[in-house]
Amino acid sequence: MSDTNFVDYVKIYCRSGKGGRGSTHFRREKYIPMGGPDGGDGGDGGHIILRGNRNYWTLLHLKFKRHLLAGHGGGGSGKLCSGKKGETVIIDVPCGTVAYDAETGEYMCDITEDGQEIILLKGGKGGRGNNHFKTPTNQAPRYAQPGEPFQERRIVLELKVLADVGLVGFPNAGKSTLLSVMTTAKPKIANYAFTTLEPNLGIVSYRDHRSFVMADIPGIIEGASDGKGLGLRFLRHIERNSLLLFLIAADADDIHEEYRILLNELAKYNPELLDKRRVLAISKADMLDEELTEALSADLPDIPHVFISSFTSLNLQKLKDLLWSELNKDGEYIKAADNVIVHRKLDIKAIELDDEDDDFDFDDEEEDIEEDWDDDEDPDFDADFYYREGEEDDTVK
Ligand SMILES: Nc1nc2c(ncn2[C@@H]2O[C@H](COP(=O)(O)OP(=O)(O)OP(=O)(O)O)[C@@H](O)[C@H]2O)c(=O)[nH]1
Ligand SMILES: [Mg+2]
Repeated sequence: MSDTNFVDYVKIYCRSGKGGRGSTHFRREKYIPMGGPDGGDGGDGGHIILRGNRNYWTLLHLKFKRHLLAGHGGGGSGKLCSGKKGETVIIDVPCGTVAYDAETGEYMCDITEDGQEIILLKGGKGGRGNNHFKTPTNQAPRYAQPGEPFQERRIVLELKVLADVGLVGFPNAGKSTLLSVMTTAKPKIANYAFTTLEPNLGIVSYRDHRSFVMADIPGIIEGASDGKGLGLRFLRHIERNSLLLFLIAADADDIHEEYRILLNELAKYNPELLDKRRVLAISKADMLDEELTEALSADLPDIPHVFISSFTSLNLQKLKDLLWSELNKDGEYIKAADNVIVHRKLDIKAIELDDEDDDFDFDDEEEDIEEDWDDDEDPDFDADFYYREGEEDDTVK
Protein backbone atom coordinates (compact mmCIF):
# COMPACT_ATOMS: atom_id res chain seq x y z
CA MET A 1 0.00 0.00 0.00
CA SER A 2 2.88 2.35 0.76
CA ASP A 3 4.05 2.58 -2.86
CA THR A 4 0.76 3.82 -4.24
CA ASN A 5 -0.96 7.14 -4.24
CA PHE A 6 -4.33 5.63 -3.59
CA VAL A 7 -4.57 5.79 0.18
CA ASP A 8 -7.87 4.60 1.56
CA TYR A 9 -6.91 4.09 5.20
CA VAL A 10 -5.04 6.43 7.41
CA LYS A 11 -4.54 6.60 11.14
CA ILE A 12 -4.27 10.05 12.64
CA TYR A 13 -3.81 11.48 16.08
CA CYS A 14 -6.15 14.35 16.90
CA ARG A 15 -6.21 16.63 19.87
CA SER A 16 -8.60 19.50 20.42
CA GLY A 17 -7.53 22.61 22.32
CA LYS A 18 -8.17 23.08 26.00
CA GLY A 19 -10.14 26.03 27.24
CA GLY A 20 -8.20 28.98 28.60
CA ARG A 21 -8.43 29.70 32.30
CA GLY A 22 -10.75 32.44 33.52
CA SER A 23 -8.88 35.26 35.18
CA THR A 24 -9.01 36.22 38.84
CA HIS A 25 -8.32 39.90 38.69
CA PHE A 26 -9.49 43.06 40.42
CA ARG A 27 -9.84 46.48 39.01
CA ARG A 28 -7.13 48.72 40.38
CA GLU A 29 -7.12 52.32 39.35
CA LYS A 30 -6.23 55.55 40.94
CA TYR A 31 -9.21 57.14 42.76
CA ILE A 32 -11.28 53.98 42.34
CA PRO A 33 -10.90 52.08 45.54
CA MET A 34 -12.23 48.56 45.59
CA GLY A 35 -12.86 48.48 41.85
CA GLY A 36 -14.32 44.99 42.05
CA PRO A 37 -13.51 41.87 40.11
CA ASP A 38 -12.70 42.35 36.43
CA GLY A 39 -11.17 39.02 35.45
CA GLY A 40 -12.07 38.09 31.88
CA ASP A 41 -13.06 34.69 30.54
CA GLY A 42 -10.66 32.20 29.07
CA GLY A 43 -10.91 31.60 25.32
CA ASP A 44 -12.43 28.39 23.99
CA GLY A 45 -10.08 25.69 22.76
CA GLY A 46 -10.13 24.90 19.04
CA HIS A 47 -12.15 21.99 17.62
CA ILE A 48 -11.00 19.26 15.31
CA ILE A 49 -13.41 19.29 12.38
CA LEU A 50 -13.77 16.85 9.51
CA ARG A 51 -14.96 18.49 6.28
CA GLY A 52 -15.99 16.90 3.00
CA ASN A 53 -14.07 18.29 0.03
CA ARG A 54 -14.83 17.05 -3.45
CA ASN A 55 -11.40 18.10 -4.69
CA TYR A 56 -9.82 15.25 -2.79
CA TRP A 57 -10.26 11.71 -3.83
CA THR A 58 -7.88 9.83 -1.56
CA LEU A 59 -6.54 10.26 1.95
CA LEU A 60 -2.98 10.63 0.67
CA HIS A 61 -2.58 14.17 1.98
CA LEU A 62 -3.14 12.94 5.52
CA LYS A 63 -0.51 10.28 5.31
CA PHE A 64 2.15 12.91 5.75
CA LYS A 65 0.32 15.01 8.28
CA ARG A 66 -0.94 12.63 10.85
CA HIS A 67 -0.83 14.71 14.01
CA LEU A 68 -3.51 17.31 14.08
CA LEU A 69 -3.49 19.60 17.06
CA ALA A 70 -5.98 22.38 17.58
CA GLY A 71 -4.91 25.51 19.46
CA HIS A 72 -5.52 25.98 23.16
CA GLY A 73 -7.63 28.88 24.35
CA GLY A 74 -5.73 31.76 25.91
CA GLY A 75 -6.28 32.70 29.54
CA GLY A 76 -8.54 35.64 30.36
CA SER A 77 -7.00 38.74 31.87
CA GLY A 78 -7.88 41.90 33.77
CA LYS A 79 -10.16 44.66 32.49
CA LEU A 80 -12.60 41.94 31.44
CA CYS A 81 -10.36 40.91 28.56
CA SER A 82 -11.28 37.49 27.22
CA GLY A 83 -8.55 35.10 26.20
CA LYS A 84 -8.06 34.41 22.54
CA LYS A 85 -9.80 31.44 20.99
CA GLY A 86 -7.72 28.41 20.11
CA GLU A 87 -7.32 27.76 16.43
CA THR A 88 -9.68 25.15 15.01
CA VAL A 89 -8.18 22.55 12.72
CA ILE A 90 -10.22 21.54 9.69
CA ILE A 91 -9.33 18.22 8.12
CA ASP A 92 -10.40 18.09 4.49
CA VAL A 93 -11.34 14.61 3.35
CA PRO A 94 -12.92 13.17 0.22
CA CYS A 95 -16.64 12.51 0.29
CA GLY A 96 -17.19 8.94 1.41
CA THR A 97 -14.77 9.07 4.33
CA VAL A 98 -15.74 7.22 7.49
CA ALA A 99 -14.09 7.82 10.86
CA TYR A 100 -13.53 5.08 13.45
CA ASP A 101 -11.92 5.07 16.86
CA ALA A 102 -8.48 3.55 16.32
CA GLU A 103 -8.43 1.68 19.62
CA THR A 104 -11.86 0.07 19.56
CA GLY A 105 -12.77 0.21 15.88
CA GLU A 106 -16.06 1.87 16.86
CA TYR A 107 -17.80 3.88 14.13
CA MET A 108 -17.75 7.62 14.79
CA CYS A 109 -19.07 9.50 11.79
CA ASP A 110 -19.37 9.61 8.07
CA ILE A 111 -18.79 12.40 5.52
CA THR A 112 -20.82 12.19 2.34
CA GLU A 113 -21.31 15.72 1.04
CA ASP A 114 -18.97 18.39 -0.22
CA GLY A 115 -18.71 21.07 2.46
CA GLN A 116 -20.28 18.92 5.18
CA GLU A 117 -18.60 19.54 8.52
CA ILE A 118 -18.61 17.33 11.58
CA ILE A 119 -16.87 18.14 14.84
CA LEU A 120 -14.71 15.15 15.62
CA LEU A 121 -13.33 16.47 18.89
CA LYS A 122 -14.75 19.44 20.71
CA GLY A 123 -12.39 22.04 22.10
CA GLY A 124 -12.66 22.72 25.84
CA LYS A 125 -14.78 25.72 26.79
CA GLY A 126 -12.91 28.61 28.30
CA GLY A 127 -13.34 29.13 32.05
CA ARG A 128 -15.32 32.10 33.33
CA GLY A 129 -13.44 34.94 34.96
CA ASN A 130 -14.09 36.03 38.54
CA ASN A 131 -16.30 38.86 37.34
CA HIS A 132 -19.07 36.28 36.85
CA PHE A 133 -18.95 35.16 40.44
CA LYS A 134 -19.61 38.40 42.22
CA THR A 135 -22.71 38.34 44.39
CA PRO A 136 -24.11 40.88 46.84
CA THR A 137 -22.50 38.95 49.65
CA ASN A 138 -19.25 38.17 47.92
CA GLN A 139 -18.19 41.17 45.98
CA ALA A 140 -14.63 40.08 45.59
CA PRO A 141 -14.56 36.43 44.53
CA ARG A 142 -11.04 35.13 44.51
CA TYR A 143 -11.72 32.32 42.16
CA ALA A 144 -12.38 31.80 38.47
CA GLN A 145 -13.11 28.69 36.48
CA PRO A 146 -10.31 26.74 34.89
CA GLY A 147 -10.90 25.95 31.22
CA GLU A 148 -12.28 22.59 30.19
CA PRO A 149 -9.65 20.02 29.27
CA PHE A 150 -8.82 18.99 25.71
CA GLN A 151 -9.84 15.71 24.12
CA GLU A 152 -7.46 13.44 22.30
CA ARG A 153 -8.09 10.39 20.23
CA ARG A 154 -6.45 8.24 17.64
CA ILE A 155 -8.73 7.90 14.68
CA VAL A 156 -8.73 5.70 11.62
CA LEU A 157 -10.18 7.28 8.52
CA GLU A 158 -11.42 4.91 5.89
CA LEU A 159 -12.43 5.92 2.41
CA LYS A 160 -15.36 4.27 0.71
CA VAL A 161 -15.44 5.79 -2.72
CA LEU A 162 -18.76 7.36 -3.59
CA ALA A 163 -19.82 6.28 -7.03
CA ASP A 164 -23.24 5.65 -8.50
CA VAL A 165 -22.25 2.66 -10.56
CA GLY A 166 -19.64 0.11 -9.55
CA LEU A 167 -18.03 -2.23 -12.06
CA VAL A 168 -17.77 -5.81 -10.92
CA GLY A 169 -16.04 -8.49 -12.94
CA PHE A 170 -13.25 -10.98 -13.30
CA PRO A 171 -9.81 -9.67 -14.14
CA ASN A 172 -9.42 -8.92 -17.83
CA ALA A 173 -13.17 -8.58 -18.39
CA GLY A 174 -12.64 -5.13 -19.90
CA LYS A 175 -13.74 -3.00 -16.94
CA SER A 176 -11.02 -0.38 -17.24
CA THR A 177 -11.44 -0.22 -21.00
CA LEU A 178 -15.15 0.46 -20.54
CA LEU A 179 -14.39 3.21 -18.02
CA SER A 180 -11.91 4.74 -20.46
CA VAL A 181 -14.44 4.92 -23.30
CA MET A 182 -17.42 6.03 -21.23
CA THR A 183 -15.56 8.68 -19.25
CA THR A 184 -12.45 10.82 -19.54
CA ALA A 185 -10.61 8.67 -17.00
CA LYS A 186 -7.39 7.10 -18.25
CA PRO A 187 -6.96 3.86 -16.32
CA LYS A 188 -4.23 1.40 -17.18
CA ILE A 189 -5.42 -1.25 -19.63
CA ALA A 190 -3.61 -4.43 -20.60
CA ASN A 191 -4.25 -7.96 -21.64
CA TYR A 192 -3.38 -9.63 -18.37
CA ALA A 193 -5.15 -10.18 -15.09
CA PHE A 194 -4.87 -7.61 -12.32
CA THR A 195 -3.87 -4.67 -14.43
CA THR A 196 -5.95 -2.50 -12.14
CA LEU A 197 -4.51 -2.45 -8.65
CA GLU A 198 -6.51 0.37 -7.19
CA PRO A 199 -9.93 1.88 -7.88
CA ASN A 200 -10.46 4.41 -10.66
CA LEU A 201 -13.33 6.83 -10.91
CA GLY A 202 -14.83 8.48 -13.93
CA ILE A 203 -17.81 10.69 -14.68
CA VAL A 204 -20.17 9.45 -17.36
CA SER A 205 -21.92 12.31 -19.17
CA TYR A 206 -25.47 11.58 -20.01
CA ARG A 207 -28.06 13.42 -22.08
CA ASP A 208 -29.10 16.95 -21.06
CA HIS A 209 -25.92 17.65 -19.10
CA ARG A 210 -26.67 15.02 -16.57
CA SER A 211 -24.01 12.69 -15.33
CA PHE A 212 -23.21 9.88 -12.97
CA VAL A 213 -20.05 8.51 -11.44
CA MET A 214 -18.66 5.11 -12.30
CA ALA A 215 -16.00 3.25 -10.33
CA ASP A 216 -13.69 0.57 -11.67
CA ILE A 217 -12.28 -1.68 -8.98
CA PRO A 218 -9.69 -4.46 -9.29
CA GLY A 219 -10.97 -7.75 -10.63
CA ILE A 220 -12.49 -10.37 -8.37
CA ILE A 221 -11.79 -14.10 -8.63
CA GLU A 222 -13.17 -17.15 -6.91
CA GLY A 223 -11.75 -17.34 -3.40
CA ALA A 224 -11.26 -13.56 -3.19
CA SER A 225 -12.97 -13.69 0.19
CA ASP A 226 -10.15 -15.95 1.37
CA GLY A 227 -7.60 -13.45 0.13
CA LYS A 228 -7.00 -14.82 -3.37
CA GLY A 229 -6.01 -12.35 -6.06
CA LEU A 230 -6.29 -8.88 -4.59
CA GLY A 231 -8.79 -10.23 -2.11
CA LEU A 232 -11.77 -8.21 -1.07
CA ARG A 233 -9.81 -5.20 0.04
CA PHE A 234 -11.39 -3.02 -2.61
CA LEU A 235 -14.93 -4.26 -2.34
CA ARG A 236 -15.81 -1.64 0.20
CA HIS A 237 -15.52 0.86 -2.62
CA ILE A 238 -18.66 -0.54 -4.16
CA GLU A 239 -20.50 -0.77 -0.84
CA ARG A 240 -22.02 2.62 -1.42
CA ASN A 241 -22.84 2.28 -5.10
CA SER A 242 -26.47 2.50 -6.02
CA LEU A 243 -26.02 0.00 -8.79
CA LEU A 244 -23.59 -2.75 -9.68
CA LEU A 245 -22.66 -3.29 -13.30
CA PHE A 246 -21.45 -6.84 -13.78
CA LEU A 247 -19.08 -7.18 -16.66
CA ILE A 248 -18.53 -10.61 -18.15
CA ALA A 249 -16.51 -11.10 -21.31
CA ALA A 250 -18.28 -12.65 -24.27
CA ASP A 251 -15.52 -15.25 -24.53
CA ALA A 252 -16.03 -16.47 -20.96
CA ASP A 253 -16.36 -20.25 -20.71
CA ASP A 254 -19.57 -20.10 -18.74
CA ILE A 255 -21.35 -16.80 -18.16
CA HIS A 256 -23.70 -18.24 -15.55
CA GLU A 257 -20.82 -19.71 -13.59
CA GLU A 258 -18.82 -16.44 -13.61
CA TYR A 259 -21.88 -14.53 -12.49
CA ARG A 260 -22.51 -17.00 -9.70
CA ILE A 261 -18.89 -16.78 -8.49
CA LEU A 262 -18.99 -12.99 -8.47
CA LEU A 263 -22.26 -12.91 -6.55
CA ASN A 264 -20.96 -15.43 -4.09
CA GLU A 265 -17.81 -13.45 -3.38
CA LEU A 266 -19.84 -10.26 -2.88
CA ALA A 267 -22.17 -12.06 -0.50
CA LYS A 268 -19.26 -13.38 1.53
CA TYR A 269 -17.92 -9.87 1.89
CA ASN A 270 -21.22 -8.26 2.79
CA PRO A 271 -24.62 -9.84 2.10
CA GLU A 272 -26.15 -6.37 1.82
CA LEU A 273 -24.34 -5.94 -1.48
CA LEU A 274 -26.85 -8.34 -2.99
CA ASP A 275 -29.67 -5.90 -2.24
CA LYS A 276 -28.28 -3.48 -4.80
CA ARG A 277 -29.66 -3.22 -8.28
CA ARG A 278 -27.70 -5.14 -10.85
CA VAL A 279 -27.14 -4.81 -14.58
CA LEU A 280 -25.20 -7.25 -16.69
CA ALA A 281 -23.04 -6.21 -19.62
CA ILE A 282 -21.51 -8.85 -21.85
CA SER A 283 -18.29 -7.17 -22.92
CA LYS A 284 -16.11 -7.71 -26.00
CA ALA A 285 -19.25 -8.43 -28.04
CA ASP A 286 -17.30 -7.41 -31.16
CA MET A 287 -15.98 -10.95 -31.06
CA LEU A 288 -19.46 -12.39 -31.52
CA ASP A 289 -21.48 -12.69 -34.67
CA GLU A 290 -25.25 -12.32 -34.69
CA GLU A 291 -25.88 -15.99 -34.37
CA LEU A 292 -23.68 -16.37 -31.32
CA THR A 293 -25.17 -13.30 -29.71
CA GLU A 294 -28.63 -14.76 -30.11
CA ALA A 295 -27.59 -18.11 -28.76
CA LEU A 296 -25.97 -16.51 -25.73
CA SER A 297 -28.82 -14.15 -24.99
CA ALA A 298 -31.26 -17.02 -24.86
CA ASP A 299 -29.64 -18.18 -21.67
CA LEU A 300 -28.44 -15.35 -19.47
CA PRO A 301 -28.88 -14.58 -15.77
CA ASP A 302 -32.21 -13.00 -15.06
CA ILE A 303 -31.23 -9.34 -14.76
CA PRO A 304 -31.31 -6.49 -17.29
CA HIS A 305 -28.53 -7.11 -19.76
CA VAL A 306 -26.86 -5.63 -22.81
CA PHE A 307 -24.10 -6.78 -25.21
CA ILE A 308 -21.42 -4.14 -25.55
CA SER A 309 -18.04 -3.53 -27.08
CA SER A 310 -15.68 -0.83 -25.95
CA PHE A 311 -13.72 -1.26 -29.19
CA THR A 312 -16.55 -0.66 -31.64
CA SER A 313 -18.74 1.36 -29.22
CA LEU A 314 -21.47 -1.19 -29.78
CA ASN A 315 -24.48 -0.47 -27.56
CA LEU A 316 -22.61 1.92 -25.31
CA GLN A 317 -25.46 4.44 -25.54
CA LYS A 318 -27.91 1.66 -24.82
CA LEU A 319 -25.87 0.75 -21.76
CA LYS A 320 -25.94 4.36 -20.55
CA ASP A 321 -29.70 4.46 -21.05
CA LEU A 322 -30.12 1.24 -19.16
CA LEU A 323 -27.92 2.41 -16.30
CA TRP A 324 -29.71 5.73 -16.13
CA SER A 325 -33.14 4.16 -16.09
CA GLU A 326 -32.09 1.69 -13.41
CA LEU A 327 -30.59 4.51 -11.34
CA ASN A 328 -33.90 6.34 -11.56
CA LYS A 329 -36.05 3.30 -11.25
CA ASP A 330 -38.26 4.20 -8.34
CA GLY A 331 -39.03 7.59 -9.79
CA GLU A 332 -36.25 9.25 -7.88
CA TYR A 333 -32.57 9.33 -8.50
CA ILE A 334 -30.72 7.78 -5.60
CA LYS A 335 -27.36 9.41 -5.11
CA ALA A 336 -24.53 7.24 -3.89
CA ALA A 337 -24.28 9.42 -0.81
CA ASP A 338 -27.91 8.71 0.08
CA ASN A 339 -27.45 5.00 0.22
CA VAL A 340 -27.85 4.08 3.80
CA ILE A 341 -25.22 1.60 4.76
CA VAL A 342 -24.58 0.09 8.11
CA HIS A 343 -21.01 0.81 9.07
CA ARG A 344 -19.69 -2.24 10.74
CA LYS A 345 -17.14 -2.01 13.48
CA LEU A 346 -13.70 -1.81 11.93
CA ASP A 347 -11.34 -4.69 12.59
CA ILE A 348 -8.29 -2.57 13.26
CA LYS A 349 -5.89 -5.48 13.34
CA ALA A 350 -6.95 -6.66 9.91
CA ILE A 351 -5.98 -3.50 8.06
CA GLU A 352 -2.55 -2.39 7.04
CA LEU A 353 -1.77 0.85 8.76
CA ASP A 354 1.44 2.58 8.74
CA ASP A 355 1.99 3.59 12.39
CA GLU A 356 5.68 4.22 12.46
CA ASP A 357 5.65 7.57 14.24
CA ASP A 358 2.88 6.83 16.68
CA ASP A 359 4.83 7.85 19.75
CA PHE A 360 4.83 11.48 18.92
CA ASP A 361 6.42 13.77 21.50
CA PHE A 362 4.25 16.64 22.65
CA ASP A 363 6.67 18.08 25.25
CA ASP A 364 7.32 21.44 23.62
CA GLU A 365 3.64 22.03 23.26
CA GLU A 366 2.99 21.45 26.93
CA GLU A 367 5.45 24.17 27.95
CA ASP A 368 3.62 26.70 25.82
CA ILE A 369 0.38 25.86 27.49
CA GLU A 370 1.75 26.41 30.96
CA GLU A 371 3.04 29.84 30.01
CA ASP A 372 -0.31 30.76 28.65
CA TRP A 373 -2.00 29.74 31.80
CA ASP A 374 0.08 31.74 34.20
CA ASP A 375 -0.17 35.06 32.52
CA ASP A 376 -2.99 36.46 34.57
CA GLU A 377 -1.39 36.03 37.96
CA ASP A 378 -1.23 39.39 39.65
CA PRO A 379 1.70 39.46 42.05
CA ASP A 380 0.68 42.81 43.56
CA PHE A 381 -2.81 41.76 44.40
CA ASP A 382 -3.59 42.43 48.03
CA ALA A 383 -6.68 40.42 48.80
CA ASP A 384 -7.06 41.74 52.33
CA PHE A 385 -7.65 45.17 50.93
CA TYR A 386 -10.80 43.95 49.28
CA TYR A 387 -12.28 41.76 51.91
CA ARG A 388 -14.14 42.83 54.93
CA GLU A 389 -14.78 40.47 57.77
CA GLY A 390 -17.79 38.25 57.30
CA GLU A 391 -18.27 38.99 53.63
CA GLU A 392 -15.61 36.76 52.29
CA ASP A 393 -17.83 33.81 51.70
CA ASP A 394 -21.52 33.40 50.94
CA THR A 395 -21.82 30.73 53.56
CA VAL A 396 -20.65 32.96 56.40
CA LYS A 397 -23.61 34.37 58.19
N1 LIG B 1 -12.11 -7.44 -28.35
C1 LIG B 1 -12.24 -6.63 -27.30
N2 LIG B 1 -11.28 -6.58 -26.37
C2 LIG B 1 -11.43 -5.78 -25.31
C3 LIG B 1 -12.60 -4.96 -25.16
N3 LIG B 1 -12.49 -4.27 -24.02
C4 LIG B 1 -11.30 -4.60 -23.48
N4 LIG B 1 -10.66 -5.50 -24.25
C5 LIG B 1 -9.33 -6.08 -23.98
O1 LIG B 1 -9.37 -6.85 -22.82
C6 LIG B 1 -8.15 -6.76 -22.10
C7 LIG B 1 -8.39 -6.41 -20.67
O2 LIG B 1 -8.94 -5.12 -20.56
P1 LIG B 1 -8.94 -4.29 -19.21
O3 LIG B 1 -9.84 -3.13 -19.43
O4 LIG B 1 -7.57 -4.01 -18.73
O5 LIG B 1 -9.63 -5.34 -18.22
P2 LIG B 1 -9.96 -5.19 -16.69
O6 LIG B 1 -11.28 -5.85 -16.47
O7 LIG B 1 -9.84 -3.79 -16.28
O8 LIG B 1 -8.83 -6.08 -16.05
P3 LIG B 1 -8.18 -6.00 -14.58
O9 LIG B 1 -7.82 -4.58 -14.37
O10 LIG B 1 -7.01 -6.88 -14.69
O11 LIG B 1 -9.19 -6.51 -13.65
C8 LIG B 1 -7.31 -5.72 -22.84
O12 LIG B 1 -6.38 -6.36 -23.64
C9 LIG B 1 -8.32 -4.97 -23.67
O13 LIG B 1 -7.75 -4.49 -24.87
C10 LIG B 1 -13.62 -5.04 -26.19
O14 LIG B 1 -14.64 -4.39 -26.15
N5 LIG B 1 -13.38 -5.89 -27.22
MG1 LIG C 1 -8.65 -2.91 -15.02
